Amino acid sequence: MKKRLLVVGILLLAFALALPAYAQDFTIAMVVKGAGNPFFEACRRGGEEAAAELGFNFIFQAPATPTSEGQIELIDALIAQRVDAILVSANDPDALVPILRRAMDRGITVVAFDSGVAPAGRHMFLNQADMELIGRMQVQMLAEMIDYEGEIAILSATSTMANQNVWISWMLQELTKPEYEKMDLVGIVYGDDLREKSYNEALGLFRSRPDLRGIISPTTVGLAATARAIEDQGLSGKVALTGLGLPSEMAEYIRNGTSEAIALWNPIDLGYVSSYMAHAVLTGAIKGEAGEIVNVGRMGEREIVEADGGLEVLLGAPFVFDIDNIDEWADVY
Ligand code: RAM
Repeated sequence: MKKRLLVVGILLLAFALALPAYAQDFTIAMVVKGAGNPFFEACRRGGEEAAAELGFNFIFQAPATPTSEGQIELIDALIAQRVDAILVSANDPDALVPILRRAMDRGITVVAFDSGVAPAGRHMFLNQADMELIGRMQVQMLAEMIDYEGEIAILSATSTMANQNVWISWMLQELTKPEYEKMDLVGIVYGDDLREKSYNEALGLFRSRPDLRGIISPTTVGLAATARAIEDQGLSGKVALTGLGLPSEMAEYIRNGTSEAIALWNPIDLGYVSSYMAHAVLTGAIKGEAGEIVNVGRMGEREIVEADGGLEVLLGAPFVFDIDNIDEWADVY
């Protein structure tokens, strides 16, 4: 009898010890636009930081090139693997909806971040910063650099990426204001978030538009490639440059004056907060409904709000980097 009690006791203890470990054994996968992009490497660091704090398994995956086909394949495999949540920065807001719906139907939590998916294909979206502000501020920054006069162009990522397209639509709105009367948008080109293609698109702009005064590149890949192209062609001082860039990639160009100022938010925080959002749904801390407050670790708390027909959380405000603060940030991300 004593022996049986002992066995039962041991079993109960083993069960109790195993329970928290089992309950916390979530796997959260991050699927980004494409491999070899330092912006997403920073998002990955944020995801890993959250995983270390919260004790979930973290998987990072990127298609070889930024295509939705590549992302669909990866997501398909993650569904088969039965991950608990998928964090995704989409290469196309609509093309990923069917596969993400399938993921949600299987009980997988889907949080889009950085570049959104249509609301039908996700539970929530982590918005990096006010889209209108990001779009408008890039035009304002370039206008200051070229004294509100001359030909300008936009060098974007791919023509299907939601984040760049929304920012560009706000740039176009901003450009209708009377103060930009003497600025002429002569082209929008796409470097597809690939270094060489972006570089070549920049060269193409210099060739076809010899009077070009400025370029906005709302992509970290495009911006760094364009800066290199401007420098290689000896056009610093003639063609002004701004956009969204990583301080680590742009520091040398800010120091040598190829670009006076750029903007961005913190991509580490983006990976960190999206991971916290998904984890909060998995633990049941939130249901993922409008009006709920989600705890996002060292970033504090955020409210889930309704926006554009879906639910979203706002990370914060973008930062501007220039010669006065670039040294502080060049080693951070
Ligand atoms: C590139 C990607 C990413 C975007 C940044 C600004 O790294 O296109 O989605 O947010 O630029």
